[in-house]
Amino acid sequence: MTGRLRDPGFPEEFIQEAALYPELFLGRVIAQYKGLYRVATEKTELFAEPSGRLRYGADKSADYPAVGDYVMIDREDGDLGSAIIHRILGRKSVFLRKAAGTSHDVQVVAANVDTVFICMSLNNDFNLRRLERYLAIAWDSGALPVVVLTKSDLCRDLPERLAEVERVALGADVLVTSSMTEDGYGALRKYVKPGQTVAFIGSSGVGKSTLINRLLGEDVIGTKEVRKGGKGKHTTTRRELFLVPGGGAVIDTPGMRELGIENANLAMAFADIDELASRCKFSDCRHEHEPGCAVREAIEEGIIPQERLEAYRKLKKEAKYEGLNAKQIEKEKVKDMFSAFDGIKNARAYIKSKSKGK
Ligand SMILES: Nc1nc2c(ncn2[C@@H]2O[C@H](COP(=O)(O)OP(=O)(O)O)[C@@H](O)[C@H]2O)c(=O)[nH]1
Ligand SMILES: [Mg+2]
Ligand SMILES: [Zn+2]
Repeated sequence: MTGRLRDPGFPEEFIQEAALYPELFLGRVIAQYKGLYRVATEKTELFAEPSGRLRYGADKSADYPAVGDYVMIDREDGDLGSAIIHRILGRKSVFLRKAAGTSHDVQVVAANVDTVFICMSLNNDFNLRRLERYLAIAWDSGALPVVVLTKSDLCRDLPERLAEVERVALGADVLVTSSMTEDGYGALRKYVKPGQTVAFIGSSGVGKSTLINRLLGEDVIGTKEVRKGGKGKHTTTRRELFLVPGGGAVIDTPGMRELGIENANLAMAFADIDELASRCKFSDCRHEHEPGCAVREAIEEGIIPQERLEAYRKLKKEAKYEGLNAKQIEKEKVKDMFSAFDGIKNARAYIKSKSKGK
């Protein structure tokens, strides 16, 4: 590897799609500024802007290039002015968020992510409810979520913490890391390999940038000293993609608050509750006081913690209301109230039919 010339390791499927445009060059968006993009090509990195045609054809934010996008540009090196981005190749996965101000427009936060590392520290930041939220968003993106527990050097009850996480992180791998030692982050390497892109998400201060610096083998990204009490400071200010020596790409994000829950896969993140719900007596069971409720039964038996059901409800509600205006929210609430009445009616009818049968 010499200087900036890093092998971008474009995946085969994108190379094939790029072959449809022989007059253009394949690149990957690695950073985004106002109206301007940083693009990595086979040869170098350059600034690029969308062509007029791409801009005029774009009727929503998601039609613009985003970090992680594979794009076709008019040159692969040279520094005379910006290159022109003519097209965005088909996205394999997307992380979305609501665009600021408008209610329906969504922006692409990152594209073509294979694996998403949901980072949570084993000290102050440890919060199972937040993890559930991240998992729901990650499952919806098309990328494979992996839970990365950081700062294991600061944790005294690792086995208990791990057991708690494993009960929440259904279907996702769980890795334990520490940036303090060489073998503390080795587990990440399995996912960071040629042709693969990993996005790091999680609260600010949990050690995302530190882990990325370790993977890159140099301190490319700024990290801040921990303040008293173990809380880290926010340092990453924009999403950025880095090419890892030896292959693979990683995306650093400045925290996850920006990711909206409206694009979440709750059925996947709460597969346990979903499965139980399918066995409830009533298809519209609210798992409150209805008879024949498999979810309540599981809670009473201690199989599922009550807090998990509550978290599920809260996220579901949030997902439904997000993006709606005040009037629409009122309408939804009234609808909910009526379906609650239906639930009571169902329960009464059931009790009646039971008592009649006796
Ligand atoms: N004790 C300990 N501190 C860590 C570890 N990883 C990161 N830190 C510290 O946590 C702070 C925040 O790290 P940073 O990588 O900037 O977090 P980010 O906001 O998630 O990118 C920095 O002071 C790091 O030195 C770790 O494994 N153990
Ligand atoms: Mg950071
Ligand atoms: Zn139920």
